[in-house]
Parts: sequence; C-alpha cells; structure tokens
Amino acid sequence: MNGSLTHLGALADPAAFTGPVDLQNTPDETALAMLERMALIRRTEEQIAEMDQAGEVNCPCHYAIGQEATAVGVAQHLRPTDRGFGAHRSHSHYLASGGSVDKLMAEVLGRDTGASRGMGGSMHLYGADTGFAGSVPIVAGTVPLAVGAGLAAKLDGSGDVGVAYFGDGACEEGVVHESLNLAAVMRLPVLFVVENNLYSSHLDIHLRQPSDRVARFAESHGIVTHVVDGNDVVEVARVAGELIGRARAGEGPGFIEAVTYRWRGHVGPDENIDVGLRRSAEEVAAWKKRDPIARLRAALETRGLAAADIDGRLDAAEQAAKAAREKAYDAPWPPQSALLDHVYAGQGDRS
Ligand SMILES: Cc1ncc(C[n+]2csc(CCOP(=O)(O)OP(=O)(O)O)c2C)c(N)n1
Ligand SMILES: [Mg+2]
Repeated sequence: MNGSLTHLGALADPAAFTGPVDLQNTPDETALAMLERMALIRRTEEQIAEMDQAGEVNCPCHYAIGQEATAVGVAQHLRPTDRGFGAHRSHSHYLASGGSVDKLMAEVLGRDTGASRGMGGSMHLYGADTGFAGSVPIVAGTVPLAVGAGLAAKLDGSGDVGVAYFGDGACEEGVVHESLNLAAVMRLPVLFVVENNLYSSHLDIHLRQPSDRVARFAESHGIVTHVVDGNDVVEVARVAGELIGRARAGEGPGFIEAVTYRWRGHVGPDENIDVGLRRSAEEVAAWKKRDPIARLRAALETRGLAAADIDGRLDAAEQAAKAAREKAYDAPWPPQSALLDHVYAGQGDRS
C-alpha cells in the first residue's frame, strides 16, 4: 500500500467544463423546466441579496448562487413523500423540491406566512408538502436525520428515500461517517448529496483535507458513488435517477459528490474575496464561466429551441421572484402571542 489518494483533478479546475452541457436524451420540456427552476433559485437569491444589502433581512443568509444545478438535478427524481434535509445553504434545496417562493421570501423577512411561520429564517426552512423535511444550520446535523428517514421508509416499506444535502466541510464532522456506516450496513434507502464547493467558510479544502475528493469516505463503506460536475444539471439528474432508483428498490444507499462553487461569500450577499484563504477575484471570475444556467441554455439553443421560448421561462422565474418579494413586504408579522409556540411540546400550538 503506498498511501496515495485520488483527487478531483479537472472537476476542480474552473477552466474545464465551461461549454454547453450534454443534454443526453432529456426531453425539451424537462430541460426547460430544470432551466426555469435553476433560474428561480438564482433570481430569488438575487432579490434576497438586495434586501440583505438594504438591511431588510433579519437573519444571516447563505447564498447558493452558482450551485443551482445540484439541487435541481437531484430533485428531478424526488417525490413529496421522500424526506430531504439541508443545512445553512438550503434555499436551493427547498425551492428545487417545489417549495413555495412566496413562503421562502416571507420566511427570510420573518413574516407569519413564511415556511416556518417567520420563526426560523433562512436557515430553518420546512416544506412538509413537498418532501423537504427541514434545514438546520448545525453543520452535518441533519445527515443522521436523513438516515433515520431512510430507516423509517425501509420499515414502512414505502419505497421512499431520505436525502441528505451537505457540504465538503460537513464531511469533517464525525457524525457523517457514522451515518455512512449505518446506512451502508443496514442497506438503507438514503441518498447522500455533497455539494463540494471546495470551501468551508473561508478555508480552502486543500488546507483542511489530504485530498479534495470527499467521495473516498463513501467508497470506504462500499456505497455506490458518483463524482460529477455539479454545474451540469443533466448529469446530476442522471446519476441521481440511478441512485434513487437503486435505493427505492432496496439496493441500499448512494452518494453523489457534485463539484461546484459558490459565487457569493460564505455568508451574506458579497463575494467576500478578501476573507478567503486562496479565494481570489480571478478564481471567482473563472468559476462564473462554469455557470450551470448559461451552459444549459447554450445546450438548448444548440438543439434548436427558440430563444423566445427559453427567455419566456427565464422571465417567468424572475417575475415569480419579484412578486414574492412584494408579497412578503406586505405580509403580517407573527403575533406576539405566538412567541412561545413550538417552544414547549403541547403548549400554544397554532398548527
Ligand atoms: C457543528 C458546527 N460547526 C461549525 C459551524 C460554523 N459553520 C457554519 S457553515 C460552516 C462551513 C460549512 O462548510 P460546508 O459544509 O462545506 O458548506 P458550505 O458553506 O460550503 O455550503 C461552518 C464551519 C456550524 N454551524 N456548526
Ligand atoms: Mg463547502
């Protein structure tokens, strides 16, 4: 044994994979729907960023702009009875699963009509009706919950899956390794989705781990693993379909390492180049050329779809984001009497 490790190589090189994505056999309508959903995530977060900059948002916001393809590709194969769990950067996972943009916008403004009745903010999103079981900012905290959801689905024989969305930094928490082990040994229907954006807060993965390729942790448990360009929504959807299909059929867990990059800083709307160790203006600019939305759009144009049809979908996303913002400004605050709701079991439950 020589102790060598494999690395991401070209997948972590922003100069690679900048061309149109390969549409494979994706039908036009499916591709357009994925484009619109990615645009909805981006335009919604751009609106939130403006509100954040204006001091209108009362909670820290972590933006997934640049990472939209992973959430949308995976959600392509999910159903409302599945249970997805996210972390601090989960606007994308919530919206990709069909969560309401109106409720997201109201939640970041702390309004009563929000996804968590205005009590949670950006990092505590909940979409019971769409299978988004919740996001929690404790890094890696929801990974074992997804395994529990997988165990419940297996015991119920429902064919549903638990999905854990987490980051490369979360892989440094022990509970991720316990979760992988348990899911593997019990052959649970769980999909682990790591968005490896190469940073945990301001720290480059090369300063934190001996390899930038986190799939090695799943491989060591014998879990079926795919390492993909996380900015290629078609490829993410393809591998997610395969792994979710296996999980539903009782063939055990799967693991996707989707290599991507966040365009904004760790938290807040700025690019935060100066607080990043190694993150430079040149690096951010290079990654913007691997834009998941532009690359899908280019593929659709190459296939011959009319620019007007594509623009129509992108405009619809922008209008939905803007309308949600206006509605959220007008939405009521939670009443003072609701302050202790959901704090103690059995008291003051308004649901
Ligand atoms: C248990 C725990 N430790 C530390 C933090 C502080 N923290 C919040 S986000 C974050 C970085 C997480 O990085 P990663 O998992 O790669 O997700 P990303 O922010 O890149 O999406 C850290 C260290 C936390 N919220 N919870
Ligand atoms: Mg990260």
